[in-house]
Amino acid sequence: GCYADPIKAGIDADAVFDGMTEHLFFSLGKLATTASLRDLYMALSYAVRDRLMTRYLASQEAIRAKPQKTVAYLSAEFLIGPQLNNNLLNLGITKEAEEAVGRFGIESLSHILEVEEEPGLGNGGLGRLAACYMESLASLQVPAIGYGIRYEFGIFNQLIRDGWQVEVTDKWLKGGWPWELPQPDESCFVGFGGRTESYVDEKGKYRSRWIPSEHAIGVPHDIPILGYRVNNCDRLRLWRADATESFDFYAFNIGDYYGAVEEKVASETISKVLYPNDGTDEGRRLRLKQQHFFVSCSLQDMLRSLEKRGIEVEDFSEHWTVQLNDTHPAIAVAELMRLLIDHYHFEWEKAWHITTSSVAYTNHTLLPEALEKWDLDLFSSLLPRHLDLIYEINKRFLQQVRLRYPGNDLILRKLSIIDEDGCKAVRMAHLATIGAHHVNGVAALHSDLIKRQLMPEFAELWPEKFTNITNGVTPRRWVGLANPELSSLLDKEVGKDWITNMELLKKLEQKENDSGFLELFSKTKLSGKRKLAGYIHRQTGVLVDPSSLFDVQVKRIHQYKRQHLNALQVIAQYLRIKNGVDQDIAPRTVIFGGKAAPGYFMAKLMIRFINGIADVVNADPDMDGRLRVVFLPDYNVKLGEQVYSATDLSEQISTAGKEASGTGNMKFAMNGALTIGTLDGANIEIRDRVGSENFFLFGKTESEIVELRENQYDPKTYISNCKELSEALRLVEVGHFSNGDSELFLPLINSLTGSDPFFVMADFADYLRAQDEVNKVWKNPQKWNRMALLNTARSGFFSSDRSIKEYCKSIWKVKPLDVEISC
Ligand code: 26V
Repeated sequence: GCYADPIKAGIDADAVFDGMTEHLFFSLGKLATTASLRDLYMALSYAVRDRLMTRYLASQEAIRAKPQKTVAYLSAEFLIGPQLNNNLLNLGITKEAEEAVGRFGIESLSHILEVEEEPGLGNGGLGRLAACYMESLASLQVPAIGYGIRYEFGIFNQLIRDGWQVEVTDKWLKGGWPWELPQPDESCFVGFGGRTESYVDEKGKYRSRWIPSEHAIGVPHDIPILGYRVNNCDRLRLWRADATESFDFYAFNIGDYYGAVEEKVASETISKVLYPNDGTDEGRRLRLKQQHFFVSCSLQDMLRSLEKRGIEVEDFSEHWTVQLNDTHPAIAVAELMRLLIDHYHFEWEKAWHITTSSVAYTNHTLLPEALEKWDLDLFSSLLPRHLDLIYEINKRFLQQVRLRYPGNDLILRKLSIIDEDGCKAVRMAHLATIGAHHVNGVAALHSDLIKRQLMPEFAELWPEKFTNITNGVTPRRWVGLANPELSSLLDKEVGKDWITNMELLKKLEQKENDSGFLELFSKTKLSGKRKLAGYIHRQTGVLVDPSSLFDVQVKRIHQYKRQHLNALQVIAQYLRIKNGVDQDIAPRTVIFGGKAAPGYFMAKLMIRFINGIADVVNADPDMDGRLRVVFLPDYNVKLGEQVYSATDLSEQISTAGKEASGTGNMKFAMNGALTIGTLDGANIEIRDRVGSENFFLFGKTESEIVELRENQYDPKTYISNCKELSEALRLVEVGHFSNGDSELFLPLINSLTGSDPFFVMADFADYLRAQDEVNKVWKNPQKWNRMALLNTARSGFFSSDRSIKEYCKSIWKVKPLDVEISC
């Protein structure tokens, strides 16, 4: 498993330069003298990709030679971000690449890196988590495959026009994307629709089979995922849907050529576009089709790999551990049963044993509107055989429940996979929970609420099944790449190993009173802020002062995340300055970024609201040197890398109990931002680790929120008790932030003053108090910097390496595998 040609394998600057030259000429058809920046990006990427191949093939060979359990991480989303810089870092050839591009007359590698388009194959936290986990799996030398969908169009690009969000299709493949390897000879066949029938097999046994009415082909596109400074290179296998030619021959024969082409187009639509999570009913059928498509391809792929290696299908669970990233791939429970029973002719009990010893499920949300349900009509028309199997799974499960709770029909209704209240539907979280050996939440509070609120009956039935694995993020991308200046300071101070062993950052605690070191630490921050200020100016035309407090909230726009709470607080600060109340208020730059789901009206109005405030604040000379408000368009992974290193204050202000974990909160803390936040998701654990004295806490707790809801919560009492709040709302109502238009923000105001479903009014006063505390500390830079340093020093727990080690030990039971290369 070795390719020794130094042009393709060598990793010194000469070899990288030669590799680029060769690719410019032979792969791109360009001369070095006329190559554009994009050509050089492509040439360097191809040269780097060549250098991954030895490791990629050696990793596959290692598992063939020494079979052991492999993780199959099933996820409808993988938000992997730019690849070039990450691969350079993990290979350890950043310097060499810098020198090689220098010989083409490029003065900084960053110019090449800027060209890269990121594949936006995810909505936000869930997809990015899957990407961090793939990187940690490879870095920890764990054999793993990520399975997902190769959407032709990822999450939309966001433009801001007249303060509103405008969505533009994301054509990430348009210039050719160099990181994927299509593998058409490993394609899989998937059926949809049709009917089930019974038949008698050659041994006289009654069996069922599915006669689908439609088919599609899944063509794997593989992306190598290299671990940090190891030879292990795992694989992300994304399926693209293709049409099946052979099934259309009848149409061709009768001359309906265009009818046949139409069917072809329909099959290819399956992997056309990523759906934004907006809770609208749009494209529901296609969404279920996408899920079954990628799950079926992936399970077939796993079974085929056993057969290829001469391993018995019976031993499936010793060779594969299948993790469901939310319920999007939950159809896997039924599909694996179908494949085992209908194709491999296993008995039910045997098939069920194999399935439940292989599958585990991660829950990522408690929001009722986000829990997947499929109407029975839709489900049976698309997956009739799966519905039969789900009924059988349910029947056997409920029989077990009856024995445990005799005569208790209420508990049967609550536990059943089929929701019988209103329109009958398949509850995917129930299917996943019944079919899985473990169910985990993504932060301590969230995992606790799964047991107490979401599925109390399941938790009572199977207490050992439910567990917590707090999310993590990869320090390679989120510190190493995102913050090179902090990284080199850390290298010098604690040694280079911190990037794979974040607990080493604890050593920084010794420096908490070393003003010289604190000065160096804060200089890395200032440098990040200068770069971001330049970007903000180029993108929005707004000039911001890098010495002001950079206060940042970047995440999807959602009412539960409460960007409007932050916006109202900005209005209160604006009023204080206007009224001359607080003349030595700390100068602040308040930065927002995030996409709203296209069908989510209130979220889009929140963006318009922020931009309305920004227009007024930034145009007012009284605000000069005191307050700036910026909405950064098109927040994505690439922009995130610029933002985390440039932030002083991290806004994590969701309604307690609503944010399952959050992962941005971790990226900020590692990079030495202080958090202002509620006791929600992983904020709680961040505060526990960094110390309550290094965290700005505010807001009602989860149990206080429950209590308010149960006792006829009335936002108006909070409004009348807080003068600054009522005045801020009043200013919005009279159209101060909408050029006198008093209607524009009315839906927002009515929601807040009416039912206020996310308790913005209840938390406002305490939030303002915490912001005052922020201002006070900011005026003492030594203190601020010490708190920031302690955040970095104590954030090691939030490395995805720690999360993955926990999954490996307590859920997957998998071990690392050394990969050797002979050159
Ligand atoms: C789905 C939907 C669908 C319908 C309407 C609105 C809505 C809102 C949110 C969602 C989220 C689905 C699951 C998800 O993305 N959860 C996120 O997972 C992250 C990784 O575990 C975690 O950090 C975030 O807190 C959690 O929201």
